[in-house]
Amino acid sequence: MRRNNRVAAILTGMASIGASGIAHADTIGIAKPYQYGFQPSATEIMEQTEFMHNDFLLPLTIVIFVFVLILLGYTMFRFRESAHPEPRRFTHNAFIEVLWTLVPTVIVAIVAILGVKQLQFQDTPPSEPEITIKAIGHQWYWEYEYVDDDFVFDSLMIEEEDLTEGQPRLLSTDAHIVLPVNTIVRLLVTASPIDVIHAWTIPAFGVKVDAIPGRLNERWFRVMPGFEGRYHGQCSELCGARHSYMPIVVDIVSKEEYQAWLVTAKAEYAGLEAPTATIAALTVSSELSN
Ligand SMILES: [Cu+2]
Repeated sequence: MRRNNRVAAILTGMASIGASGIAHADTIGIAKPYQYGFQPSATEIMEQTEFMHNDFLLPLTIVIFVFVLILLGYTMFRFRESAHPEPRRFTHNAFIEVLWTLVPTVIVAIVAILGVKQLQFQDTPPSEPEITIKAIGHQWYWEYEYVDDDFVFDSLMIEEEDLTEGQPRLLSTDAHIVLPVNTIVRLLVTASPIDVIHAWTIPAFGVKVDAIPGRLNERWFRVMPGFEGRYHGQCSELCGARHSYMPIVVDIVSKEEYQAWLVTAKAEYAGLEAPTATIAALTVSSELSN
């Protein structure tokens, strides 16, 4: 089905020019200079989003645009004043009126059905998630909790002067989220109650969810096999002076590497006390969810 859609997209013109044609090995999880289109999709959610945009909405928009443009040009030329000095004065045509009501209605209905189906997919994991992590937004950094393994850590941006070779500016953090490939992850997102709204985003995952004080939002994602690597994102809700300095980094590794990381992470973070703001946030969100 996907291939047919690709063909349709190419036929309609420019639609397929985008991230889909780029080999993902070197571009995984980060925007490239002069890139346009999406980053390579690492999850089924982003694949569907990319299909919806590149293979459905964009060709549809182009077809409608070209149709209206040609119709407008034809009308302007055909009914110009010099050719018709005495205009005719009819006003109704039942057939055309039914047509221009029905066709857009059908188009909008198809867009709505596909759109709602996709939203539903983003909200409903295909089976019970194996790992639950919680992202808590603060002005201006992220805190992460591995709910099943009972540890928390903060993730702060590395300042420009402290960057080392290969670390992208404004996109690197001191601690990364580490998650296994091909595993359904439940992502809970909130912000501490004394904070403002943030948004947790990884473009390649197709996940963007608001972090709202006193509220617990939930999404899921599963990184597809072969898409191990480092993924970058940024807070996507204007949250104050250092809004652009609270990036998100997720490392997707094999299941074995994840288990090994868990052991070291537990040892490293287990002794750390959750900050008071976080404890309050957890209390508020669990009260809300009860
Ligand atoms: Cu923010």
